[in-house]
Amino acid sequence: MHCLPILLLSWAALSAAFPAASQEDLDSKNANMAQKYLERFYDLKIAGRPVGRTKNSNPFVKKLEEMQQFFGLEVTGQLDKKTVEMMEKPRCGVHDIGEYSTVPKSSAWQKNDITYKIVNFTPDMPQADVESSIKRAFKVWSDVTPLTFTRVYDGDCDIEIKFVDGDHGDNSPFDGPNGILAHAFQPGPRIGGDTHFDEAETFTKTSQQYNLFLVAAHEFGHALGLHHSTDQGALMYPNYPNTDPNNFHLPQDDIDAIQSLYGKTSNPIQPTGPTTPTKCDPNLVIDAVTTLRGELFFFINRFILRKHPRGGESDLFFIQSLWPTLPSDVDAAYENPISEDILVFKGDKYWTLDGFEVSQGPKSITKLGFPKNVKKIDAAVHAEHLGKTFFFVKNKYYSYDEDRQAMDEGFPKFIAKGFPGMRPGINAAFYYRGLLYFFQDSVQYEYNIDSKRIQQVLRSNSWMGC
Ligand SMILES: [Ca+2]
Ligand SMILES: [Ca+2]
Ligand SMILES: [Ca+2]
Ligand SMILES: [Zn+2]
Ligand SMILES: [Zn+2]
Repeated sequence: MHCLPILLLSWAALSAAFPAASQEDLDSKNANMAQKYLERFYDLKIAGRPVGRTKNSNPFVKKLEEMQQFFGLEVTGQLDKKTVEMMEKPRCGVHDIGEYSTVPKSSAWQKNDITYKIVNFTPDMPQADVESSIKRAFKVWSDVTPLTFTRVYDGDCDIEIKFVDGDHGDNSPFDGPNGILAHAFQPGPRIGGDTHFDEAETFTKTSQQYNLFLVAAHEFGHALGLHHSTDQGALMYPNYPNTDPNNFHLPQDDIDAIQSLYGKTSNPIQPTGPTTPTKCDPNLVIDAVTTLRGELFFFINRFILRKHPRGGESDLFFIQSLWPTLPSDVDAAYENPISEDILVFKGDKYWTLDGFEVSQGPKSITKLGFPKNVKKIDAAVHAEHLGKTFFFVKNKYYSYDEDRQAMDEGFPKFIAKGFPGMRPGINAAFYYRGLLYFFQDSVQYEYNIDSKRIQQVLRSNSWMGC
């Protein structure tokens, strides 16, 4: 207790002695960071020339625009906040190839049977976990092509795998913790195909950063001849994927890319993979939707589309990049505006979110008063002016009283009774300005709960500004 005033005093003294970094310092720090980024990943060459950041003829601005285009950012040619944030994300050390790039086309191995060697191990994980992560990362690619991968212990091989630190003799030094996680070389003799991991990172076999399987699977894509993809959900997107490593399915974008080099598998059933949602897709199927402090959060398989209801751009995130312990493919979600909690449901479990923290869960939905035979909730919504939360399960619904924290008596009831006009099987629902919005297949219904009528039928992506 006694030290508190002293701490406060010294903090005040410190902050007077070291004022916060000025905007100018911050701008020049960002400009330096951006220049390095563009030199490394976009082949920016500024031989001894000062870096200006406004003129159009400026190579920096041209490369910056190329980078913004690649990542689907607004192409401003300015180092705006979103661009700086994108550049600060952990990523692969291989360059990005933009639309106007002169880098030659993909090379590929001229054979299907590839050998690899694990030259050394990281102390971060047990050896067996490194071996299984590497093996599983190769399997991602052999599952969708005629390729096979065989581990060798000595002699020549195609893909040499190493954990190395800093400068390691290939003109592409690593950069300490975060930033660049790994890199790999295109197919070819000698260093071709070789894959290096930055030992300065902590590698894991869990969802904690950085999962070795996810990083390795991406790098092996390069070792097989793939370039980076602009598809945010693709494994070959340059940034570290905040996706559940235990539930990984190779996205369709990557399947198409690798099959264009090596062909399909001989398996009679060709594998398919998940595609990344695009906000203007007329067939967009929404798993769940909730408001969160004035914004709308649409859950769509592994992703969240985040949008302000009254305008602005929508942003796409991996669910796990916002809430690392939430699952993908959730069933329902709603916001309780009194407690400001968000409840997210999957199967017979739910999680409680306090803003961008997962504060509780998973818990059993029986804790909310659901009978044991309810295994899955289709949709949930809190109707603020009634103080009730409605849960939709197949052709019935439950009413939960948030004040009493208990289910209301006499439920479940038929949806057709409480919400005339609505059919069973609701995908998602949210409440906005006194009205309910129901999503069913690729259609959205604006529902007036007081007059018990559908007021409007809308496209499911009507909030996305398409
Ligand atoms: Ca690094
Ligand atoms: Ca390490
Ligand atoms: Ca749902
Ligand atoms: Zn890469
Ligand atoms: Zn290297």
